[in-house]
Amino acid sequence: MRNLAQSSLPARAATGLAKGATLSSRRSAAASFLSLVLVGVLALFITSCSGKDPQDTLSSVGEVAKKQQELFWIIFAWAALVFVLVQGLLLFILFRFRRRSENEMPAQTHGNTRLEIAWTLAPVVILVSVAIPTVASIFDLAKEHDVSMQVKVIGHQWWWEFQYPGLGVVTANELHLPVGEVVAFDLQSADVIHSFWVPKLAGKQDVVPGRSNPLTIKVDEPGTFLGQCAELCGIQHAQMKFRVVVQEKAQFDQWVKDQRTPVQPPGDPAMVKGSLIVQQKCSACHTIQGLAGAVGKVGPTLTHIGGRGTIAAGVLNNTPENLARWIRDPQEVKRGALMPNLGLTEDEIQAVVPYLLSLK
Ligand code: HEC
Ligand SMILES: [Cu+2]
Repeated sequence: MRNLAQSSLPARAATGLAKGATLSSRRSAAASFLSLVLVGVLALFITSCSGKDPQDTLSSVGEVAKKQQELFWIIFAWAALVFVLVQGLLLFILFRFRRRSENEMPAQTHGNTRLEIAWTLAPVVILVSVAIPTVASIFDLAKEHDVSMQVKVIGHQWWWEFQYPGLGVVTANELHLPVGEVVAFDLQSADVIHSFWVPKLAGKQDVVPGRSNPLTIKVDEPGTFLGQCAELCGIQHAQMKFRVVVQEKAQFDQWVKDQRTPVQPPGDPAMVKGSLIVQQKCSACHTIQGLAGAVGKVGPTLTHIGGRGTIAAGVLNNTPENLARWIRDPQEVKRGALMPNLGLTEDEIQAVVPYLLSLK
C-alpha cells in the first residue's frame, strides 16, 4: 500500500499540474463564451430600443393605453429606485465591512431596531404609492363613459370574428374603428382561452369561453395597428393576428355602408362558375351574405373578403397568388388550421380566386 502511495505521488503532482493547465484554459474558454453571450444579450437589448416596432407598448396611442403606460412608468420608477438602493447598499456594505486581513474579525452586529423599523416602513410606503394610482386607474378604466359603439369580439382557433351589433356588420381579422370615439368591446370565445391584445391601443384582456369580458378602447389618431392573440391557444396561436384600421368618421361610415351591402349575384360566366364552386365546397363553413346557402359559421365570413388586406388571420397579404395558395392547401400555409385541403383542381382555384376578390 505504502509503495503504491509513494510511487503515485509524483504522478499525482503531474496530473495536478495538468489539471491546473486544463482548468485555466477551460476558464478562459468559459470567459470568452460568457462575453459572447453578454454581447448577444446586449445586442438584443439595443434592438428593443428601435422604437419602430408596430407592436411597441411603450409608444402607446389612445387614452386607455396612455393611462396604462403612465402606471407602468410609476411602477418602473419605484422598482428602479429600489434596485439602485438595495444593490448600492449591498455593494457599500460588502466593501466597507469586509474582512481586511487573515487575523482580523470584522465587528459582528446582531439586530438593529431602528433599521428593522425602517426597512419595514419603506416597503409599506412604496406599496401604498403604487397601489393608489393602480386602483384609481383600474376603476377609471372600468367605467364606460360616453360609449359610442359596441363591438363583440369572438376568438376562434385561430382567427378573430368582429360583430358590430348596432350596425349590422360582421367581419373577421380586420377591425375598423372610428377615430376619437369610445368603443366598448365584449370579448367572447368560441372554443378555448384566447387573449385580445393590440399593444399600442390597450393592455391585453383574456377571452374566455362562457364569459363576457369588457374592454374599452379610444384611439386618437387614424392609422393601422397590429394585434395578436396573447394567450397560448394551440398550434397556430402565433398566427392568430389581426389589424385595427382606425379611420376618420366619414371613411368609417363609408366602410360600414360597404359592409352592409350584400353580395350581388355575378353576371360574368367566369364569376358564376367561381360562385358555384364556393356554394358547393365552401358554404358549409363560410358565410357570404347574398350567396344562397352560404351561411356557414365555422370559418371567417367571406362576404367582403376582396376588401380585406390580409387572409388567414394576418398571415398572408390578400393577393390573387396568396389566395390561390391558401385555397390550394391551407395546411401548407398554416399547419393545423381548421380549414382542410379541399382538393380543388387548379382550374377550380382559378375560378374561385377572382370571384372572391370581386367581393369588395
Ligand atoms: C371545414 C370548414 C371549411 C371549409 C369547407 C372551407 N373553409 Fe375556408 N376557412 C375555414 C377556417 C376555420 C378558416 C380560418 C383559418 C385560420 O385563419 O386559422 C378559413 C379561412 C378561409 C379564408 C381566409 C379568411 C380570412 O379572412 O382570413 C379564406 C379566403 C377561405 N377560408 C376560403 C375558403 C374557400 C374558397 C373554401 C371552399 C373552396 C373554403 N374556405 C372552405 C374553414 C373552412
Ligand atoms: Cu388565441
